[in-house]
Amino acid sequence: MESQHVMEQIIDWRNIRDDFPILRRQVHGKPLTYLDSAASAQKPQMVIDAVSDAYSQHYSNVHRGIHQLSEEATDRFEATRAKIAHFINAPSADEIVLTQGATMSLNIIAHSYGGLVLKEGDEVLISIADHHANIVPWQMICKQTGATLKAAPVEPDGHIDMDKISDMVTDKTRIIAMPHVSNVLGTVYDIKALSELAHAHDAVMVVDGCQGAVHMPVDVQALGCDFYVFSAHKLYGPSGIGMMWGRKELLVDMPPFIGGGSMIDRVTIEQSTYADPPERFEAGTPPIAEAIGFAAAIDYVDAIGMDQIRNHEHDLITYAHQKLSAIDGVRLIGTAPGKSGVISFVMDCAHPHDISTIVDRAGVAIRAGHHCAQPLHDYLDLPATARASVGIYNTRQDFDILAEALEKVKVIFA
Ligand code: C6P
Repeated sequence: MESQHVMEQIIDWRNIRDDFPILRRQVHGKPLTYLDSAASAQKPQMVIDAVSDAYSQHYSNVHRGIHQLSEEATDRFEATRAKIAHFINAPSADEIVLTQGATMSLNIIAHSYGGLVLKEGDEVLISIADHHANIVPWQMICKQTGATLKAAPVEPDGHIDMDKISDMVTDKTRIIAMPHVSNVLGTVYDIKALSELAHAHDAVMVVDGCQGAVHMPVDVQALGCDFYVFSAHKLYGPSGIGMMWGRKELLVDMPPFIGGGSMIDRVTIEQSTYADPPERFEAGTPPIAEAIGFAAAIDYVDAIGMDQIRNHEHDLITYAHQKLSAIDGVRLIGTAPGKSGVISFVMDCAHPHDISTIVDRAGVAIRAGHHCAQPLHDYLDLPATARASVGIYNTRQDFDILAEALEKVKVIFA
C-alpha cells in the first residue's frame, strides 16, 4: 500500500504527454486536444520505436524460415503471446490467439464456437448497448444455425439491471456475449456476475474487452469468463492486431474459422488436419511488426500500472462530467456509477456532427455519430451522439478546452 502511494505521487500525468510525439502537433493552428482514444489511442515513442526496430533489425516471416532473422522475428512474435497472457492473467500463453483485432476475434468465436454448439431453438444473449462487432457476427451465426439472438436492455442512466438480464436467460441460452465497458455509455458491466449467470445455465461468457482492458486491470480468471477479446490499437499499440483469449478446453474442440498456411498439421488434396490452438486460428502471415509493437504497448502501460491508469481516468471522467453537465443545453448520455472511458452527450442547439466540426476548429478531436452502436441509439431515440473519450495522456485541462469550445458551439448555433 505504502509503495503504491509513493508510486502514485511520482507520476506527473502531464509528463506522460511527452511520450506521445503526435501530441506536440497543432490542428487548425491550435495545440491538439485528443479526446478520441476510444476510437483509437495515440502511440508512445516506445511503441513507434519497437515497430521501427522490428522492421529495421529483426524482420522476416515467422515460423517458416529456418534462419537467424526468422528465429529472431519468431521469438519476438511469441513473446507477445506470453506478455498478453500475463497482462490478463490467462493460465497459459497457448490460450492467446493473435488476431487482426477484436472484430476478427469475435467473428472467430461466433463462427467457430457458435457454429459448433448452436442448434435450432438455442439462444444467444447480447445487450442492446453492444458494438456492431458483438452483434453482427452473432446475427450471422444465429441465421445459419436457427438459433435466436436476444438483446438485454440498459436502464435510462446506462446501468445494467442484473435481474432483467437474469430473466432473459433460459435453459436454451448457450452463449452470453457482452462488452466489459460500453463504448457509448461507459457502463462497466459486472462480468463476474454475468459469468456466474452463464455458467449456472451451462452457457459460456464471451467478453468484448475493447473498452475494458485499456482502462482497468483485467484478470480473466477472477472474472470467470470463457472468452475475452480486445484490439491493440486502443491500448496505445499498432492497428491491425488484437487478441482472443479462450479457455483451453473450449479452444481445443473449436474448428478453424479461416483456412490457409500456418494453421495446419497435414494437408492432402482430399483433406487437411489442423494445428493445435492457438495456431489453428492464425492462418496466413500474421501482423509481425504489429505484434512486436503490441508487446511494447503492454510494457508501456504495465510500467505505469493499470491501477494507476484507472484512478487517473476516473478522476478525469468525474471532472469531465461536472464540467460538461454545467453547460446549459448539454445532456450527458450514460451516467451509471463507476463508468469508465467515455463521455457521450447531445446538445439542444446542434447536431453531434456540427459539434465535432466546430470543436475541431479549436484543435479538439472528439467523435460524433452512432459509434457503431446503432441499436443503442435507436433504443435511446437519438440519431447520434457526440463522444469525448479519455486516455492516459489526457488532463483536466483538456476538458476545460472542450467546455470552452462547446460554449462557442452555443454561440454559433444560438
Ligand atoms: N470501437 C469506437 O470508436 P476493432 O475495430 O475490431 O478494433 O474494435 C471493434 C470494437 C468492438 N467492441 C467495442 C466495445 C468497441 O468499442 C470497438 C471499436 C471504436 O467506439 C471504433 S467503431
